[in-house]
Amino acid sequence: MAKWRWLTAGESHGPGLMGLVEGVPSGVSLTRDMINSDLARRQQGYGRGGRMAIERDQVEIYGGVRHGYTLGSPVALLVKNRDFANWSDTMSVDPAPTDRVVTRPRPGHADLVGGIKYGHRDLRNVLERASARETTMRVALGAVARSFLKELGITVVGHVVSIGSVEVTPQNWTEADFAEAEFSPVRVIDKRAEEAMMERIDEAKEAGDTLGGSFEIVAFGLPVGLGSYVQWDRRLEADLGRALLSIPAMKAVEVGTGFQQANQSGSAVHDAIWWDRDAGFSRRSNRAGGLEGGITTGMPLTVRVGMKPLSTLMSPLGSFDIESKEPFLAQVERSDVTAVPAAVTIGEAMVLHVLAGAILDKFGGDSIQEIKDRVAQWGSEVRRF
Ligand code: EPS
Repeated sequence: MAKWRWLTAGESHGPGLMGLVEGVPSGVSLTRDMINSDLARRQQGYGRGGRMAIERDQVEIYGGVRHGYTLGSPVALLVKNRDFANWSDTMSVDPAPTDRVVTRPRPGHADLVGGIKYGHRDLRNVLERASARETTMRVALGAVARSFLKELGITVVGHVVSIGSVEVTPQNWTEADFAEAEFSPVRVIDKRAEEAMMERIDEAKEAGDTLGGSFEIVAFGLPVGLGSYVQWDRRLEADLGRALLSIPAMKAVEVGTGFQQANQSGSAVHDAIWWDRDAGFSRRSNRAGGLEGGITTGMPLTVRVGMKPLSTLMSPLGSFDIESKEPFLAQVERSDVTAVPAAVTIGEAMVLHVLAGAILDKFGGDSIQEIKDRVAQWGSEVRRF
């Protein structure tokens, strides 16, 4: 049976990033523009640094698409790194003496543990792949999932909830509200928070510091019944947690009002069940975030993700050189102040991948029409339950 399987490859300052996804049904509309539009969203955001002025991420499609539609064969993508022009000797694949060797591990990065684990004495061999540059390809492949799910009426959107200590007052946003975030430099729906967030980013930049934050991803239009309670590795929350925590710098994932629920009594937390003849079963509230027993309820799926401040600081933190064993103060020339607005797009991509997989697990199918028919048939069964 078709499975959603995908991989990425490539280094931050190497020639480019490659990605491959299998399980994409035939007949899904897919163009370079669709993918480039998500790539552009990922590059935006107030608080990004010098690298984003260099890159203009554009995808090249190497397989799986013909005349604007997927073929059912693996979809293969390439995004070139423009910055490679400045690193072509250092990052050359050909045998050559190593230059720009990194022996000073930066606190909070993969540098030290990655070097120990893989036996690299040049920590560049670690940081090049551990870099969040890799998320470019996750987003490009996520755009393929987005187009597939859109055919089934499923949309995945996101917005920033907080940057540093500046937080948006949470509300029950509708799908249409999320369009507002597209016009915001900090990707917020609630414009009242926008200015305070940008001021906070300016202050952090001035102080040579970085900022974390949190964001919310919501999926609308999901059928009831994705995921399962019958085995630990089939609960959809678990897949979402794994996928979202795999994004560099993510430290926490909350489903629905998860953390708040820990302090409340059951009567204040659980969502009452409702039934009417036309729509069948639904919930009157959605504190569960669209999941009960590891299965989608048909309500919007809602997850919130906590991102730590970026580890690359302009102001120094203590570390030790791995060769001389001398202490030094870690300093860099270039970093983002915050990447929370960009992380929303990456979070959307990861949720899209999980949901594309969950759809194939439940419905299978090789062409988009076959899957559409199965989802529609299931929908009428659910309404009759
Ligand atoms: C990153 C460091 C910065 C970021 C980069 C992630 O890059 P550089 O080391 O080239 O200055 O800009 O993010 C991207 C390149 C991107 O496309 O998002 C890091 O260390 O993770």
